Amino acid sequence: MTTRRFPQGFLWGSATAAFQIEGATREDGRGESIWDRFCATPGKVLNGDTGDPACDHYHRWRDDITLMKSLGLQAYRFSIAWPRIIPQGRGQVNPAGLDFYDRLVDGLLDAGIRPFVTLYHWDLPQALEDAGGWPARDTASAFADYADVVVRRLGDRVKHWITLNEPWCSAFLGYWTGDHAPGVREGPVLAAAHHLLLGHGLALAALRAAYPDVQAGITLNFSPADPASDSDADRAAAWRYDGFFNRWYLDPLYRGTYPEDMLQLYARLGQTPPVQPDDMRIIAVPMDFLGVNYYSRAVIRDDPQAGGLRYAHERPEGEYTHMDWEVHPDSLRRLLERLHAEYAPGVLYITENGAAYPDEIAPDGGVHDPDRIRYIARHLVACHDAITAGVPLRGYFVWSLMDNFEWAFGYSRRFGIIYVDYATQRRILKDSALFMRQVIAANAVEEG
Ligand code: IFM
Repeated sequence: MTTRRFPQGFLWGSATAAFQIEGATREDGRGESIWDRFCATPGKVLNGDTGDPACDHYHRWRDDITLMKSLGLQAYRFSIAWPRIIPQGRGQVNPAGLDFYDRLVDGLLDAGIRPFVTLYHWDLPQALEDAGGWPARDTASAFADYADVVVRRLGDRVKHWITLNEPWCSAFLGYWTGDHAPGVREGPVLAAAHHLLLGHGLALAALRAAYPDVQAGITLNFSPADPASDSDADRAAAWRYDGFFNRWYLDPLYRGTYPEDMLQLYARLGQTPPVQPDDMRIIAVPMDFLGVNYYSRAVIRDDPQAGGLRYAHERPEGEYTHMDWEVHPDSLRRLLERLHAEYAPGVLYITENGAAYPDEIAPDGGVHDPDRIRYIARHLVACHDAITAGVPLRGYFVWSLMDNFEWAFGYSRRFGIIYVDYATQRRILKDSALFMRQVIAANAVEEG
């Protein structure tokens, strides 16, 4: 056993998102979001699950803060539901929505827990989707207006802001595969992706205009790509996949340009991002930190039959989670080192990392989840390795604080370190929660 001690001040947190935990989708003036509509569309979400009651966090937030405090968690990353604040997406502000997050922030601060606020975790107001959604340029300015309203209310107390969560998912799953809301297949995906990035840049400016002392960044999900073999064709396919998944966001944010190889490739497929003068400057304004969401890697081979970007996924032998995602902690280390070396984002946080397993309540009343403990421990060792190699990683947020609505999988996938019995809303600390408590108290993880 080796003890891996983290630097003093390393921040330990947990993460959630509004639609996944809050419930109360029709209360206190909240408007409809694209996920409400998607859930109500037959066949879109497993078992017809919806955002109600989720974890009923809208009513149980005080108890949830108490649980966080009992685990020693020092930070909490949550998202704000845009349709609670501005039910139609633009215009009229709903004071009850702001009041809810105001109370939540005060509750967190009273408990000594630092709030990290995500402004957009996928729940676009349906009215904005009806007006064109993210493929419409106006959605970016609506997002900045919403950011302005929220920061003016919370910015005196919230100092860490994340504009977007995983814009790759919002664009590609929302407007290309249709697996996520709004469920559009083969739509104007590059327009959606571009306006998300533009919205990020505009929102960042709004945050700083209101409170110049805020720390603001974005959270991207990464899928490091390994070629299935050493062949030139597989290497090129993995590089294309990297362009599609990782560089398409990193390059504009940190270099002010879309990757040239991908622009050419997409142009051959008839797609071009609708860039207007000044957009790239707005998008590339320096941030205070980069949020990294990491779950797994991709192993990619060339597949000329596949159409589009002509790649296919391999499924190597190994350990897999309930999402059928390979457990591959060393890819996290390599990812962090690459981000630091190639994009130099300065401060990094792991804003999500964790795993779904089919947890059950044991006869002794506990929830024993050794696989999740092992998953988290191994990824923490990877983080530690990266820090040792010089990466300025400043914190780790486990996904998720509690089991919740896992999008198209409904409630069938449990990511929490706290078990939620949805029928009774009882919370049970899983063994992984107790493990996290130890890690936080020691500021260290045992390897081996
Ligand atoms: O549950 C999601 C979260 O909303 C965004 N990142 C990935 C998680 C697991 O799929």
